[in-house]
Amino acid sequence: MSSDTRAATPQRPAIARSPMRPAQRRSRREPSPQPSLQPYAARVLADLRGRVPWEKEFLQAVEEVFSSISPVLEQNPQYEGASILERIVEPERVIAFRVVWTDDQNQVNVNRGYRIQFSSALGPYKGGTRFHASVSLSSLKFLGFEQTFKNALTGLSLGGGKGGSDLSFRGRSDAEMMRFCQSYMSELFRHIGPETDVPAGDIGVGTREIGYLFGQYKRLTRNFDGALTGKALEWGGSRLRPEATGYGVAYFVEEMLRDAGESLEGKTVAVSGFGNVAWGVVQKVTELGGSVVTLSGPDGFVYDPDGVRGDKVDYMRTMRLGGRDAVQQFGERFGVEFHPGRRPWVVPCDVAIPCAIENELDEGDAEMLLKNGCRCVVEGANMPTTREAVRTLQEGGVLFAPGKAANAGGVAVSGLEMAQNRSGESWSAERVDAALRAIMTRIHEICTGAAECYGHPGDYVIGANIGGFSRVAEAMMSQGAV
Ligand code: 2IT
Repeated sequence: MSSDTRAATPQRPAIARSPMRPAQRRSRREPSPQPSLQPYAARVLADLRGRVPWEKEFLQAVEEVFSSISPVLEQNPQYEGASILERIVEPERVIAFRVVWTDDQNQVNVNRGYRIQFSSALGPYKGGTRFHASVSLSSLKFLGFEQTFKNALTGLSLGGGKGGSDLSFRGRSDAEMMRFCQSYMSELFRHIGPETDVPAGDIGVGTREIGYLFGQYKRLTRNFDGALTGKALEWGGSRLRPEATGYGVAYFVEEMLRDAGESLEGKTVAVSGFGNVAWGVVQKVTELGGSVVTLSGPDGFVYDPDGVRGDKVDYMRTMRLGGRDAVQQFGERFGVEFHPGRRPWVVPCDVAIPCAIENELDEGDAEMLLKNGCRCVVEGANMPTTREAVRTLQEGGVLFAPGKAANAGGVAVSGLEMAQNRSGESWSAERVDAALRAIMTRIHEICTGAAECYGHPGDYVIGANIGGFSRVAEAMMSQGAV
């Protein structure tokens, strides 16, 4: 994942065309003309650029949302009067703190910890915790901003937040992770709670870390409550929470393809990443008849023309828990091609699902996907596709869905975990899966409905942004100037 992936050489490996897929591509769809930035949105964006020019990822996310909502702003002049946009780009609260911890060599280490409580318009702040070297105020602000609209799309009562630390978990022992999590929570516990702010996992934070974080939260507050999601099943977690993000992505892809008169059956799918999202995607895509032929890490990608299935899927979990942030071991273990220092977008595929990290699929990658006949690109990660790449794909007639719609299944099942914690219930896997599927279908309907209604049929970026923004803006209007 990550910075290492981006630093990787742009060279392309010579990969033969997959024999599994037909060479021809669907004829180019006429792309709908991109709406220009509405004057009010342009003014707020320019002001933001002037104030935080260094917050690149955050500005990128704001620009994407603002470029989509022009017709909503035109129809609702009262939003400008109430300064909705100025308020929506300003986190309600930013918490930043020092995380001091001792490593296995007794060395004292210092990291930065953050929690961005972005918006409570729709419910308690809700969003993941990322432990990764790339974490900064800008990356967490972008993630918290995206989370706000994503959570709105789920239809649940969830505000938006995000947190984390610039810790690199690679090579860290179990004991080190425990001490780090305890130190991180020693500061954070004052700011969270089941009706205040409910963090979950993200990159570098899985069930193990949530366990350590919860242990310390409970020790400090003397409350055993639902202040975190992604807990283990035995003590308050929800069935299918680990699988939910990836399953939801696959359900969303299936809905998109269904609208286009197709399905995942027989499709060749390229996936990046090898973590939690990729793991769920691989399982559900395979179950729905597709074949995932790539995985990737910071060291490169593996190409497995037989499809990642069976033991290989279980091994993905071992890789993560082993603490080795690399896919070369997967290549060695299963005797499949490993391409060091490269990204998987050179592999011919019908569907591409980037599941690693922001901005991991650029314009050159988009051109390569188009050239190789890819027809559908769906974001499993948050904003893995650059603005230029999105434009290239859409102009090339590719069906493209943004992460805030497609990967909302993770936070949706977190919302279901909160409901189970409040009522003291533990739902069956069937019940959770049915609810997840219904939520993903509904998000798909919201996206296609809003895109259609505002004159951009088939544009999931515009549909998702309008759908998410409208719900947040209306809640803010009702709640007054806060
Ligand atoms: O990006 C995301 O939606 C997540 N990391 C999941 C957030 C959550 O609260 O479950």
